[in-house]
Amino acid sequence: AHRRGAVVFFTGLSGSGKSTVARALAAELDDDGLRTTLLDGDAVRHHLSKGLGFDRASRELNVERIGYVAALVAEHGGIAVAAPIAPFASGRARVRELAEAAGAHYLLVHVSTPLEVCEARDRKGLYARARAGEIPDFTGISSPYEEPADADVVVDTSHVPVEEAVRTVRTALAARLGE
Ligand code: GGZ
Repeated sequence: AHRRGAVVFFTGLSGSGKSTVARALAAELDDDGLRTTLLDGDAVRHHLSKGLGFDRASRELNVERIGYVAALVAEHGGIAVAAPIAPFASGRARVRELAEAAGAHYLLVHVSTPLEVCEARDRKGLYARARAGEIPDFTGISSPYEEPADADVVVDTSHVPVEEAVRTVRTALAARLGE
């Protein structure tokens, strides 16, 4: 049997830094010679989930699709790294199931940067627009974010630099892969 693959699944608010950490992690794993697939949030919404909105059902569908593809990657020994908001515990549980059914390791990484910090950063101006009522169902403002109770790793980018967050996740993943 070949080496077990892994699904490294990030969850967190818009602007929490999850994409930045996920991207840096994927690049480092790739440099280490691990077969790594980054399911980039923008690319997923552009291809796999083109046309989907942000109501609850659409988000659940988006997250399930990501989980399905990530599990396929991991089933063949690869490491899938994904970083959607994934605000609902039910959707995240589904991803865990898909990963485990594929015989893969699963690591849930909660990027727990507080809403206040994400909103103060407001890199894309989305929080201001959401507060103004211009974006319906905006996570943290007009749509819920269910804090995970089952995270394997928690990193807060308002307290640690990106490189340190990446190192924390890598260490946890290495421990998991060594099991
Ligand atoms: C949350 C939204 C919304 C709403 C557009 N709520 O910071 P970003 O811009 O680049 O990342 C956010 C991204 C979230 O998409 P996901 O596929 O990760 O969400 S989910 O897992 O819930 O399906 C944000 C942008 O899309 N965006 N409208 N209403 N984020």
